[in-house]
Amino acid sequence: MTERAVITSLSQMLTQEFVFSILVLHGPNLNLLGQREPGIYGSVTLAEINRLLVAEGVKLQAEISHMQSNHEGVLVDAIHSASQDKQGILINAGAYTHTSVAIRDAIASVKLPTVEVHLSNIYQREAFRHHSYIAPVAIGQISGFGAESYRLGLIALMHHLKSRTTT
Ligand code: CA2
Repeated sequence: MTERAVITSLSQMLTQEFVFSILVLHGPNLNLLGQREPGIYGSVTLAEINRLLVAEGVKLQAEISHMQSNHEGVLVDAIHSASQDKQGILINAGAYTHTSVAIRDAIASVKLPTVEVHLSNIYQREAFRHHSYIAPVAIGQISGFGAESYRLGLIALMHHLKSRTTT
């Protein structure tokens, strides 16, 4: 085996074994998904979205942890804890997107790359949903693709993390 071939296979081994830990956070009322208001948020349940993300994570070398809370402080605590063992955050903060300086400050303080996602297109809805406190501290936002917003958000987050690792 040439020196070059050894280096190539070593780097392939390293790449394959490197798994990123990602925290998926769901904010208030998202536990009701699939049970109420299917006209706006679709019929997919939160459990189905979580399963979809875990499966997508296997393809992308991402280990997914997920949690949902209806309480702002619980979400803030989860963001703080993520700084200990996670490399990125995917968040749908629900209505807190439009109100929570606390969640915005928590994301800014942990300095973990964060992607904001929304099931609905928040810019096609009421004016109060057009402003996000999270957007300025996120690396990007995906809005309007239903459950697919989460998958696209995970792909974007992993793309960001992998490109940062290799450059
Ligand atoms: O489109 C999104 O993902 C939102 O983050 C959803 C939030 C809303 O406040 C944001 O403006 C946009 C609301 C989540 C509530 O989810 C429900 C699901 C089923 C039934 C009732 C609420």
